[in-house]
Amino acid sequence: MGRVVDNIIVKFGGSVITDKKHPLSLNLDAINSLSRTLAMHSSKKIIVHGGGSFGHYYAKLAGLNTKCKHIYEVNKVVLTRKSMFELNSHVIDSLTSYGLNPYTITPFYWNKDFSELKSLILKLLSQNFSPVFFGDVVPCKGGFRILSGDDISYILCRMLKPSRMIFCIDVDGIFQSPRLEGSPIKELDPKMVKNIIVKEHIIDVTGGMLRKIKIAYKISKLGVDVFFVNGFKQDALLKALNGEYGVGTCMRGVH
Ligand code: IP8
Repeated sequence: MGRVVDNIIVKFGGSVITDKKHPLSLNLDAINSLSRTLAMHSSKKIIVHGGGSFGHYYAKLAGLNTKCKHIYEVNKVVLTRKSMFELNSHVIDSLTSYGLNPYTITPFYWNKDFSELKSLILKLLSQNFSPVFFGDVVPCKGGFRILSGDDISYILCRMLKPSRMIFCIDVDGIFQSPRLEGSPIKELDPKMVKNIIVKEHIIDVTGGMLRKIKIAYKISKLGVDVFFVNGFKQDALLKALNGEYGVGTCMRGVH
């Protein structure tokens, strides 16, 4: 599939848009800062957001994770999804208030070869909408599983080959040690991935930072540059939107 010019996929990390230490707590200032920054940039944007203390909180109670689960509590599945729609509505409100035109697409609409999804995204982008996705609870053979926002980001990168993929996280980038000492790694060589030990949030049911780094590696193999930037810092996100290397951590696309 060909490259669509000047599309940027931005993932709002759940640890930025919510407070992961407290169940169901929103970080509205961070959501607004992300929305304001995106509105300042002229590129076409596709937004994906994580679950943070909303989706992960209920998913953990429900015993759900990225593997297909046959035994689950129906009402917790409902609450997990409900909390994600609630979080999404806050993100949508914020994006709208900064003049963007968000259009949420849930995995419900996806067919196997993603062809309809691709046409829908391209149509929305051409009409000045910003498609928005979020990690969700999806049916699988005989049960349910979590489809994380990071997995969705990979699917979208494979489909659209965007100019770059930006993960907004709660620290300045990827660090060599879990104590986050020194400066973040400026350029992450895929060979370094296995030596990185990361600090994980206990609440995370989808594999946290390590899984994110592995997904970033898969995205870089599609020829797409991947940036990890501090989602609380407007300047860092703006630089990444401009494709400036040296901000946060970058994993360059392999061509
Ligand atoms: O925060 C998880 O998405 P992620 C979504 O991108 C749910 O891993 C429902 C827990």
